Amino acid sequence: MPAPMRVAMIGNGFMGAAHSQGWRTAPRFFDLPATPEMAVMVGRDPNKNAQLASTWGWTEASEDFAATIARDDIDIVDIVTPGHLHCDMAIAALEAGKHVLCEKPLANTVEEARRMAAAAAAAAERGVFAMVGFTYRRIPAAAFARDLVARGAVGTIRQVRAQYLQDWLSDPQAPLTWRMDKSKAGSGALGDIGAHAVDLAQFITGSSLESVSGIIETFVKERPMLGAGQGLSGSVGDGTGPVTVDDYASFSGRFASGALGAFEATRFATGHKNGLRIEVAGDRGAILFDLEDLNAVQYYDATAPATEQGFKRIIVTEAEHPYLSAWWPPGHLLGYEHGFVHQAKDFVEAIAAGEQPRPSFTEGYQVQRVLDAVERSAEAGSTWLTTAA
Ligand code: SOE
Repeated sequence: MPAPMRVAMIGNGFMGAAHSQGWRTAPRFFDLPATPEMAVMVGRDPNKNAQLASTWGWTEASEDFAATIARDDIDIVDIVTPGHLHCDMAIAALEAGKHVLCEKPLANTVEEARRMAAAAAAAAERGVFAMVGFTYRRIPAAAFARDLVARGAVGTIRQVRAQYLQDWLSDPQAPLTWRMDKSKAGSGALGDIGAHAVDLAQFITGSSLESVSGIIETFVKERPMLGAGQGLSGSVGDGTGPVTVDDYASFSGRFASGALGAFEATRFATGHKNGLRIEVAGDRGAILFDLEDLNAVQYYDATAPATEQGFKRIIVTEAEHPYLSAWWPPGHLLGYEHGFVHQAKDFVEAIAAGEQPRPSFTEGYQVQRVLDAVERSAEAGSTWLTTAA
């Protein structure tokens, strides 16, 4: 019987539900070297936390983070809180000797991310590891897109188009939540979903962004408050509160490989619900991954005879595709939640092998520097030249 790895999860929102499902399912579909046990869930509201812990399958519920990370019977701390809590919690857990999985983006600022990466590097020397939760790398079709690029299927990459398009804020009456409060979220679309686009574009291409030039915008500057007790900062007007983060970000990026990228992250893309799209164009072909069609990769082979050229849709459900040997027969599709199962599996396997799980905090710190460079570029505003006569 594999040894247990006892998990404490900190937070109980949407990501708490997704991570709980990942911890529950991973040992039932993958032959793991250690068995993750859902030991305790930590949350602020005792009643809500106790009820959700029971529903999601956690043995205990607690409101005490410090006491939880001090326990000898906890091996992993999984941080799924809003971003302003990531830095102090992750560093405290690493210093307590716990392996840490932290949701994205790694932090709310570059300085916090730098401190987290330094603490993780020091902890790794002691055999304690940390990983940041960019789960879309673990959607099989996205992992297969990377494999195709790595084996030269598109040749020399010239262009990357990376978008993360949602529309849940296009209604100006959509209420204010912590994701629109800079003191909690750090940024808006840029960090919340732009971070995914940056990480996945870098993951699939195998190259990092070295410089960027961008713009950010807040379209709706006041929103209705949901009600008291939200913990939001900022003054309340007539039942409204200020939006202190970006609604939209777009930027150009230059990769170390020399490829150029066009990036967009917006929660105002009317009609798009969760459209993370990465298109990579090279001199021998192109690939397109679209989260709204997450079991497929579109592949264009530019070396095929001209009469046979065109994007072909590869259904990524063969046993030979990444992660698929654990699941269903070909054509029986996977979902968004499987990325969290694969994340739990990969994290447990890396720790059991004494290896650094990927993406590391160092990689999360690099993504944070990209986001920060976009914000600094937008503040500089130096790239706007008028077209007026
Ligand atoms: C909201 O934009 C959100 O839940 C993000 O926070 C997640 O990272 C993304 O996976 C889905 O959309």
